[in-house]
Amino acid sequence: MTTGRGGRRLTATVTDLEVVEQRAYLIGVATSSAGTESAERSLAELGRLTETAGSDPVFTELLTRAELEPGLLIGKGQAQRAVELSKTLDIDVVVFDNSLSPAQQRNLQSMFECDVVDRQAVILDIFAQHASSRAGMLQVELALLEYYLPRLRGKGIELSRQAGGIGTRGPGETKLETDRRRILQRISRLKRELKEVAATRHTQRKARIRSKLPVVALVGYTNAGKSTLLNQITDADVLVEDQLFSTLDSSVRRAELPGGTPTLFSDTVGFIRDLPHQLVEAFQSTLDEVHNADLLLHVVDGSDPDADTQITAVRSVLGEIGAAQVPELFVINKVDRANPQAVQRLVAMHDGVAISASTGAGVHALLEVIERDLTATAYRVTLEIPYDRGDLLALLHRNGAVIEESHTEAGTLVEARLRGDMATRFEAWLVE
Ligand SMILES: Nc1nc2c(ncn2[C@@H]2O[C@H](COP(=O)(O)OP(=O)(O)OP(=O)(O)O)[C@@H](O)[C@H]2O)c(=O)[nH]1
Ligand SMILES: [Mg+2]
Repeated sequence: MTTGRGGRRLTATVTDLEVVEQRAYLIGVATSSAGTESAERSLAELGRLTETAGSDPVFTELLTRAELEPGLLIGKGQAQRAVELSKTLDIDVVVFDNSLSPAQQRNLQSMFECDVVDRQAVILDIFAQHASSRAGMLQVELALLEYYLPRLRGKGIELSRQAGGIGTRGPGETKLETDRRRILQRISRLKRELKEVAATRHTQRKARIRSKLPVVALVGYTNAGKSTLLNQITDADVLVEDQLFSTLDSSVRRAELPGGTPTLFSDTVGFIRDLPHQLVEAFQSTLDEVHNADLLLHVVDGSDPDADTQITAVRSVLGEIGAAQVPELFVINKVDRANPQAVQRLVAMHDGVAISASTGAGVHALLEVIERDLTATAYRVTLEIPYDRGDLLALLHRNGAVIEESHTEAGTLVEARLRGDMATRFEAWLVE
C-alpha cells in the first residue's frame, strides 16, 4: 500500500493494518584531510534523500577520524556508542553517508540490532520507488540486484530484518528477491530484456538522426530545475517536484529556437554525488540520450551554496558515461532566489547563461545562445581523410570538434562535429 508519487511513501506492515515510518539515524564520517564542511553539506543532503525515501531522519551525527577504518569504517568505540544510541532512540535503520564496502556493511550489521545501509542504498531505494516506465523498472531492478548481491549473507535470506524499508524494496510494488541463485537468474533475464529495450531506443534515435534535428540534452544535479526548464521551453507537462530524482525516464520534446531551427530537447535523470555505479551502468541506455546529444545544457541550481561541488559531481558522471566530449553550455538557474553575486561568479567561471526556469527570465536569451552554439557544431559526421591530405585534417581540427580518430588502410577515420558549411566542404570524404 503506497501513496501516490507526490506524497511520502507509506509502507504497510505485513498485517496491512499499521503504517510504519522507519526511524533513521544518519552518520557521516569526516577525515581530517577532506575537512568537515563538505561532509556536513553531504550529510544534510543525505537527510533530504532519507526523507524522499520515506524514512524519518530522527538523529544526525558527524564523526571525525584521522582516517577511515577498513573493517568498520569508524572506530570500534564509535561503533559501540552508535549501537547503544540506536537502541535508546528506537532506530530502525542506520544510514552511513560514506559508501560502505560489502565487508564493512556486514561487519557493522552484525553489531547493530537494526538495519545498516549506506547513501547508495538510499538512492537506489528512491529510484525503486520512482521508477514507472518498463525500461526504468528493469534498469532499477538490475541496479538493485547487482548492488545487493555481494552484500547478501549466507544464502541471502537475511537481506533485511524489517519488511518494507530502505534495502528491501524492488521497483514499483515488488519486493526485492533475496535468494542468491534466483538473483543470478533474474540478473541475466533483466540484462536480456534491457538489450531489447536498448535496441528499440537505438532505432528511435536513428530515426531522429535521420530527421536531422539537433538534440539538446538537459543534464544537471538532481533538483536543479531541468524539468522546469523543459516545460518552460517546450510547453511540455513534465513532472516537476521539489524532491530528489523526480525524473527517471528521459522525455524528448520538440521546440523551435528563435531563428526558427526546430530542435529536440531531452530531459533526463538527475545526477548526485556518489551515484551508485550500478545505477549508472543500468541506466546506460537512457543516458545514451546524453552521450549522443549535439549539445548539453548543464543546469545548475545557482541558489545552492553547494553549486560548485554539484557541478563537479555532474561532470564526473558525464565522464563516466562517455559524454565528456559533447559541447556543454552552463545554465545558472533559479536566479529569482539566488544571491546575485553567487550567480555572477558562476556565470563568469563557466561562461554560462543566467535564467529562472520558473519565471522564464533569461530563457529567450538562452535559446539564442543555444542556436548559436548549435550552428557552430550542428553536424556530426564520420569522415575518412586520405593520408596525403594532412591539410584537411588540420582544417578539421581548427574548425570542428574532433570526437575520435582512428586509422584504416585508406586514411584517418575521424568522427567530428562541424558547422553546416564545413560539413558541405567535407562531403566528398563522408563515410555512410
Ligand atoms: N525559485 C525557483 N525554483 C525553481 C526554478 N526552477 C525550478 N525550481 C524548483 O526546483 C524544484 C525542482 O525542479 P525540477 O524541474 O523538478 O528539477 P529537476 O532538475 O528536473 O529534478 P530531478 O528530476 O529530481 O532531478 C521544483 O520545486 C521547482 O519548482 C527557478 O528558476 N526558481
Ligand atoms: Mg526532473
